Amino acid sequence: MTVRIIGVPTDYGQDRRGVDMGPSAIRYGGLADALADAGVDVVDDGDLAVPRAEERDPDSHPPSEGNAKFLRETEEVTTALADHVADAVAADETPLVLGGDHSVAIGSLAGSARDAEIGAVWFDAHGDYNTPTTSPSGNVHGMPLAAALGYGAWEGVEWANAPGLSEENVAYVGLRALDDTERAAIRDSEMTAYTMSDIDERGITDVVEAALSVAGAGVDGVHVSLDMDWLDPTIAPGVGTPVRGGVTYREAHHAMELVAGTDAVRSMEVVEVNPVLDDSNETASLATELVASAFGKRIL
Ligand code: EXY
Ligand code: MN
Ligand code: MN
Ligand code: MN
Repeated sequence: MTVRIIGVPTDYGQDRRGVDMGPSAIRYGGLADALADAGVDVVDDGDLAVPRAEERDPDSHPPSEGNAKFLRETEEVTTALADHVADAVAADETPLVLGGDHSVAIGSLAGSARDAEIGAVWFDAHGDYNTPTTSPSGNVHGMPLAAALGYGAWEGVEWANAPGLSEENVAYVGLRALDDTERAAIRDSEMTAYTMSDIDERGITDVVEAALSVAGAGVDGVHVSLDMDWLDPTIAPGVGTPVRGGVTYREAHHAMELVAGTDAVRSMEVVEVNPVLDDSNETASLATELVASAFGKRIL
């Protein structure tokens, strides 16, 4: 297997500075060695060009598009990312996208689902299912799944919609922080949502196996989206929107080992690592370890 690394140093999808240094922090945290341990071949494309938020007007889009900030920049970057991801998949490689904030997922999903039916497993504390008209913050990192699925105000936004992704093949793992409108929208959708309570009751193995089977049913491959705020902030402090009560180190590793066991991974991203908020780059290092487990690293 060849993994193609694509860095996407965005920070305009949320309010905290520093997450744009995520790709550097993850590489510095040992990504190349971790992937070597997993036994995969690696090509590193470097980072995509990303506009600096300070030099752009967050509201430079028509008011009809709601309150989403930096929508023009999001379109510019995710469109380029989608091409890179689609090219990698077409070359039989597995793209590994390094965020940046979670808005980059719009590009990962659009590229991975360009010429195929795909599913997605969303490891996240959050639902990321807001729209420009329901978002409390206007931050696009809280919207990428809705964007990809063309939900609500995202309907017909062609650059953001992922053609081959449908709700029935999306599974959340580890939810614990939803906005009220977002919760209702997820309930009304065909997506499958496993919360932290489900993990408490059923255990990580059962939940992740169920999520992988939902995502993989009848599709060509699965996109794995790993938001580092999925983990408990005591082990992953370097994230912009931490939420208490996340998964443990062992649960996270086991989940990624189950991901590797399916052989269905078509594309993956790891996002929201913010070294400015981190403790000695530990969140970035943990991200590299989890990626290695997802690509097949074993202890013995
Ligand atoms: N639901 C909140 C919002 O939309 O503003 C918070 C979203 C945080 C999203 C993080 C990255 O996963
Ligand atoms: Mn606006
Ligand atoms: Mn997220
Ligand atoms: Mn999150």
